[in-house]
Amino acid sequence: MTSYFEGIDKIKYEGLKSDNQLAFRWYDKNKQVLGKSMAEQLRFAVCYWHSFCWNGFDPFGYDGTFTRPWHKIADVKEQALAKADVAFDFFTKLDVPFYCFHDRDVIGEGKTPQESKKLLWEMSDVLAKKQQDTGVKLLWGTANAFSNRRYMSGAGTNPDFEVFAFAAAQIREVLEVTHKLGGENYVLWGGREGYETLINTDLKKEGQSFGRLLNLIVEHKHKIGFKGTILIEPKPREPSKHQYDFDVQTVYGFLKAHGLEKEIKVNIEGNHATLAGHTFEHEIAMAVAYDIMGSIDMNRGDYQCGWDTDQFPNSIPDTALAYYYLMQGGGYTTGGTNFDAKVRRQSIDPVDMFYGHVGAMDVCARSLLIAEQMINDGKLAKAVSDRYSSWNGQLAQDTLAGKVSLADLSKYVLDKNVDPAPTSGRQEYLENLLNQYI
Ligand code: XUL
Ligand code: CO
Repeated sequence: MTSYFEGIDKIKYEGLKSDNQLAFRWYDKNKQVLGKSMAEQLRFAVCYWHSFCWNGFDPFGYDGTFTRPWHKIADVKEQALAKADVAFDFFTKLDVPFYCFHDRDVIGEGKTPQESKKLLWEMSDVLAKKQQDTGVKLLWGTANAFSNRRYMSGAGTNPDFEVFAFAAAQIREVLEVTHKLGGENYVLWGGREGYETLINTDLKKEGQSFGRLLNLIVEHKHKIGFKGTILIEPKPREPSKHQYDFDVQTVYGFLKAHGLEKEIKVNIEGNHATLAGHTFEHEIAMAVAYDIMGSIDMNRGDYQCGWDTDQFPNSIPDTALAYYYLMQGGGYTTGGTNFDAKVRRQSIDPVDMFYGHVGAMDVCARSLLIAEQMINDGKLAKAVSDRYSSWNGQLAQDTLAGKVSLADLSKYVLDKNVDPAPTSGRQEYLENLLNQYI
């Protein structure tokens, strides 16, 4: 069988002396960083959807631009098998430890729910065999509960209970298949869990049904003994105008409202942070602060056009800060760095998929090394802790512990004639410090 990636060998680490774009200059998988190998710290994954399902279609083209041979195969099973061959060939040549999929990525939908279920379970045997043969593992699985027209008004938030039930049934299968394949996480991205206009929407009801769906999923996870982490992927808009899982802080509030803050964590995507008006590192630091940091969908958006362009990361300063806050929070447990990223629709050659991923893996590896320096040096962390040092005093500690009333604080201020002297935030100094690491 000829490979779609004929002529491309397994990508190897060649170091900084190399100018080979099909080699790693920074990603040295066995190099020790902060007590683990780079491979263990970064836990790279390739996603099925952008590289093997998308055909380069956009709303202004009649058809896709990629002409991938497996897209021409009409039979659903044959197409799925051909696609899996190419996908695992790619994972192996790129030498990534993990991959991710939606159910509909690995095999198309059947005509009935029974048929879809059968197709997915049959395909799971193929994937299990491929995982065994290659050693590539599943970082996470997810159900595509947003592409089919039945989901146009949401899945867990649909006004029609039948759609809610359909989504629940679909998620059950994908959760179980993920469990069977040893998936380390299960992701929920609520693409259509939002609304277009309030005049046809019952916000309260949608929140209730969505909260119930999440609880059903968590209950089922425990019932089947799935030890992986359930993750919600926040995104503020596109496709919905008002999306419920807006950002990390909003998701935390929702989880808390439904008693799920200890059960579900977040999968944070760079481009989604941008769309929410946040930096990537803001979202990561927020998740660490609330103890819901799960996994990362690594990509970048376009600061000019404001769409979810899902480009490969290429900014070292931005990515270094993302890893700095991730590593400060202890790094990944079950999560990983999934490239939810696609080559541009004019990058039509098979080799372009490698250029995208290899470059991005190097950006991440180099950023991890910068994060390591920042952590070992400790200057930034010390500047922050110094800034808050007045909170170490007894009265401040008692205040945080709930032992002090408003009247106590008032007495303290009035008795001592407290007159706080403002101190500099030193932003420019710290920005200069950051640049020294980069
Ligand atoms: C959409 C997105 C999804 C999720 C999985 O913007 O990021 O691909 O990662 O459904
Ligand atoms: Co994503």
